[in-house]
This record gives sequence, structure tokens and C-alpha cells, in this order.
Amino acid sequence: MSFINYSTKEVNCKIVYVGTGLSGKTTNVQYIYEQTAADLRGKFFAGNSENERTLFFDFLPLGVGDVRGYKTRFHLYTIPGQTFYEVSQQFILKGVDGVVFVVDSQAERMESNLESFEILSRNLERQGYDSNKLPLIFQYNKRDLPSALPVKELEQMFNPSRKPSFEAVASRGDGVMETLQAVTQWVIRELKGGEKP
Ligand SMILES: Nc1nc2c(ncn2[C@@H]2O[C@H](COP(=O)(O)OP(=O)(O)OP(=O)(O)O)[C@@H](O)[C@H]2O)c(=O)[nH]1
Ligand SMILES: [Mg+2]
Repeated sequence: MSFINYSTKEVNCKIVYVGTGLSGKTTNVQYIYEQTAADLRGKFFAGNSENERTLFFDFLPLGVGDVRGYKTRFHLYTIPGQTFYEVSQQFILKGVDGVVFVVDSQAERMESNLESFEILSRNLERQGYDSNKLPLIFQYNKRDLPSALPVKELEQMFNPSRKPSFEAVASRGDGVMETLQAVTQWVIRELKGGEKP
């Protein structure tokens, strides 16, 4: 549901990072911001509270070059994991082109991860998305922590249909650009009328 501006020859795509509170969504977007040349990125808006939790959303517009003569720009958003802001999830998901679901790999966070994934699935369905068609990528974050579950287990829990997934330590930047590249490439394939990988 990318927004195409024919007069300026621009395509605007929306990528949303979703996941339970403190799973590392803002850390991903912050790292991408730091890694991106100043002329390709817009202003990073972090909707943080005093304790760094995202209260509204984070937003980073990112220029990635041309697709068939159209300037393509990805707008990255994160949705705050705190469930009492569920309404803003609906709002931010409107018109989404690609989703990165960030899983906190720690065993003690599984219930929250699963709850967050259920809410996401419900909201996508409510907005008329076919979750088999929408570019959706999994990121298993916090691989550095001792209670991280094996990726195989996480795959069974979240990703039985074997969509692309990546391991990450977002606080070190590991896996962050790989995840972004996978989701943006999938979105571009969809724009060109292609198939999912
Ligand atoms: N050890 C470790 N810490 C991480 C990793 N990724 C992020 N963190 C830390 O986890 C905390 C929460 O990260 P955020 O990126 O703010 O989490 P968020 O998903 O945006 O959280 P909300 O905005 O509250 O939903 C921060 O202290 C990060 O530095 C990781 O891979 N390993
Ligand atoms: Mg955040």
C-alpha cells in the first residue's frame, strides 16, 4: 500500500518494527540512522519517555535509490511495546508495506513475545492484510544474553511458515542491516509485482 506520487516520481514505503516492550525495536532504528549517510536519511524522531521507552513512535525516513525511475523512500516506524498503547499500533500499522517482528530471545520474555505477535496478527487481519502475502520478517534479537532460547525453538513458535528470519544483537548492530535489507528488498519485489522469497 505504498504511496506513489506520480508528479514527483516518488514511492514511499512504510516499514514497521513491531515487538514486545524492550525487545530492541528502537535500537534497530537508531543503529540504521547512525549507519546511513546524512543525505539519505531524514530526521530521526524518537518519541521517548524519560526512561527511554517509546511512548508514541520512532520514525526515520530513508532514501534508498531508484526503482524504475522512481525515487524510493522507506519510512521506518517502531511501535511501542507497552500494551496500554494498543490503539497507536492500529494507527501506525495503517498502510504498512513491510513488518519486522522483533523477538526478545530471552526465555522469560516468551509469553510477552507471543502476546505481542497475537496482537499484531489480529491488527493486520482487522486491516485486511493477508499475512501470507505481506512482507514480514522475523528478527531474533538479544542473542548475546544467557537465557536466549535456541533459534530452532523460536522458529517453531513464531515462524512455522518459514518466512525470512535473522539473528541479531541490535545493541552491537549485529544483524540489523541484514534484517532491514531483507524486508526492503521484499517490499521492492512486491512493488515490481514479484513473488515472496
Ligand atoms: N543485551 C542486549 N541488549 C539489547 C539488545 N538490543 C537492545 N538491547 C537493549 O534493550 C533495551 C531496550 O531496547 P529498545 O530498543 O529501547 O527497546 P524497544 O523495543 O524500542 O522498547 P519499547 O520502545 O519500550 O517498546 C535497551 O537498553 C537496549 O540497549 C541486544 O541485542 N542485546
Ligand atoms: Mg522503543
